Amino acid sequence: MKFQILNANFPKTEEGRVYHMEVKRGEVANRIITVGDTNRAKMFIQWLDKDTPVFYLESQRGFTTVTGKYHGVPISIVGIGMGLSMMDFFIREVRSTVDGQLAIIRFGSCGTIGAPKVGNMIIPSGAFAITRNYNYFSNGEDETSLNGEKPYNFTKAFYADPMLCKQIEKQLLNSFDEKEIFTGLNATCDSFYSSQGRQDENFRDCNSDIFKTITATYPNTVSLEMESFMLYHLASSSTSAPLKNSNRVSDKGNSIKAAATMMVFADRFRNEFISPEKVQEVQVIAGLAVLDALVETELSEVHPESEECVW
Ligand code: R1P
Ligand code: URA
Repeated sequence: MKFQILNANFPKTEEGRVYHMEVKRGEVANRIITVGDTNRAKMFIQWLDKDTPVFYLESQRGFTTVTGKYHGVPISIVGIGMGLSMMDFFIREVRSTVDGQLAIIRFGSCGTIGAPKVGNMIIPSGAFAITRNYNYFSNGEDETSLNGEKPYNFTKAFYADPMLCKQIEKQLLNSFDEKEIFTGLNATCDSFYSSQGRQDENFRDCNSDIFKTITATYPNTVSLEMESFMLYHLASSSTSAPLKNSNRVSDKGNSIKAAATMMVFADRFRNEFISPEKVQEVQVIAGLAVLDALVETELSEVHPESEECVW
């Protein structure tokens, strides 16, 4: 650990750096693209305005934060790694260091169990979570024995900001055919393997019929990945935006607008995986579309420009 932390409830340093992302007020903008892969985060640097400094920070806990301006609008790109917990760290720590409303777009990759093909784009209107039911596996019992317990738990669905989804779609349509863009529900899974129905002979996962269960529970499911549910869930659980230097909150409602778009990397029905060349091609055109969608997004209140801001 590099810094002395002052507060055990919401750990921050004396200058206000949060514990895992290591950023402080003025280092993250209100408009944020979050990605899993650090190289995808770095890709965005080439498109940021050249006449504004670009802030870059890699934290000891695997978060990469890039902040600059795009077409004159402050923007951050945050690489968070993978999984529900990393999304939770990111949303909460960013929320605590930025004044005003936040607009967050996750730009990720996913698998599909629907009509989309590798290289297509998904804009999930909502997301539910699938988590392993640890109790089910406790006694080495088989699937039929444990008082009706099921091996996987399904949550309710939480929804994206519809306007932000529309803006992403509008921008993607500049480079993709409409037949290559899909919406529907996304399943955010707590594993790339078991809860995404991958067969692994080294573990007892009881997941052979999980695709059937998914489509029976949520028939319009198109994608499987590992973070969007937490983004949508926390955005819809967020309280009103905090005002600078005050305990008061601004207008009523959630302080976070959230949406996601994912490139299809794995087609689970046809058992196909995207090529590295296709990833490069799709990542560039979709990345630019996400940037354009984000800077168009209206926010009711943004972080005031001051000397503390890196942009
Ligand atoms: C798994 O390979 C990772 O890829 C997807 C999943 O959600 C998971 O994080 O997202 P990213 O491409 O954003 O990392
Ligand atoms: N990301 C996932 O979580 N699953 C896939 O199948 C592909 C990318």
